[in-house]
Amino acid sequence: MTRLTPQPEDRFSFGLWTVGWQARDPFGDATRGPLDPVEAVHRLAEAGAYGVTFHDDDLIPFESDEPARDKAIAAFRAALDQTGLIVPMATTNLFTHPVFKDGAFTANDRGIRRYALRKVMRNIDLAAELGARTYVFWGGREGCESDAAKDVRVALDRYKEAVDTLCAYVRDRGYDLRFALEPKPNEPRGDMFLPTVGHGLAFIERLEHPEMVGLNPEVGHEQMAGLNMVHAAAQALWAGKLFHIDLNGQHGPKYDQDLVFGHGDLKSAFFLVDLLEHGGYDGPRHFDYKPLRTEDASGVWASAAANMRTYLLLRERARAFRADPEVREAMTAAGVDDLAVPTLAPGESYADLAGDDFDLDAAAERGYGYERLDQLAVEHILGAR
Ligand code: DIG
Ligand code: MN
Ligand code: MN
Repeated sequence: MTRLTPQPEDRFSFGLWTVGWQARDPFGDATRGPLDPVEAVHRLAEAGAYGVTFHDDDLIPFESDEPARDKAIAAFRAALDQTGLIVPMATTNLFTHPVFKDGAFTANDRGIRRYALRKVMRNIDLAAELGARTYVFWGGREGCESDAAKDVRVALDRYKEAVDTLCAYVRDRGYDLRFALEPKPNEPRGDMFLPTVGHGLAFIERLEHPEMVGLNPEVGHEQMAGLNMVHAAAQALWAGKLFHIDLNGQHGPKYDQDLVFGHGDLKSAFFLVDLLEHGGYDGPRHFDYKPLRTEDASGVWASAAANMRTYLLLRERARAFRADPEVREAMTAAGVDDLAVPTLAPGESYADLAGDDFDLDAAAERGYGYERLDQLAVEHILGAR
């Protein structure tokens, strides 16, 4: 029987900014009031989440004085203690205040770049104090609208300098913390630096300590770029760089919808859950989504539950798909397992390729049966098998 009640062992986590989103958008005011982080912690725990994540400003109002800061942190800690929720990840808001309108790590203004580093370092201390193991950098304002505004090579120098500096800070403090870059192609900037998983992987290899830096791919961000999120997550896993993941929904290349997980491309969500559950990812299943602007508080909490319920349903469907003898047989017919056989036998080199007995016409004639295999997947997703 499918368990659809989320349990802490499912490792579901939510950002404070998700259920707390007041639904302001470029065309309208907030439709919901603010949500106290303490209430969010209690409600998320009741819903079956195991973790809560935050930007510094989600928890401590921007530029709070020390007493207000201490009070907010103490209340948050108390709620964590009362509920047993943990903080797997934290991040910094380097995008809301107007000071960041030209970026943070890649702002042309050097004083802003130095201020951004101070803001991140302060929240890294709090993240470490609260036991977070992953620290995310989403470069929301790192980009430009005109290619006259920044030489991308120089912007990447500054981005590298910032990440290297923060890695040094974490090492010097002895924090058990890894960084995860979150790619996004555009919005709010016209074109953003590190727009996709591919760009992020290439960037990481140029850092002083690449081993400290991985990725936090978001479903909707890769799909905004017209890319396949399952492939993006798989390549991050293949590179040992899937440190965290932002799950949500998106209907292809358009504005960032941040829908409930599975409410966008459901088939892609099925294969993503299949990958996460069978591909060796042992991190949080983190939802970074926005409850629709149309919703009241009850709708917000229905959306939080929907993320987890959809994930659990897809996990069950993926298990059934993998256990289905017809799927096994269709995969064998398609040669899916043959791909795992090295092209060169042990001890062989390119010199041994010449002697192959290869029937070109027969190989060209072969059918792979992918239509049947894909239909079997669709029928599992539809609960028809
Ligand atoms: C948006 O997709 C970004 C910000 O919400 C945050 O910095 C990051 C954390 O997952 N995702
Ligand atoms: Mn998004
Ligand atoms: Mn995100």
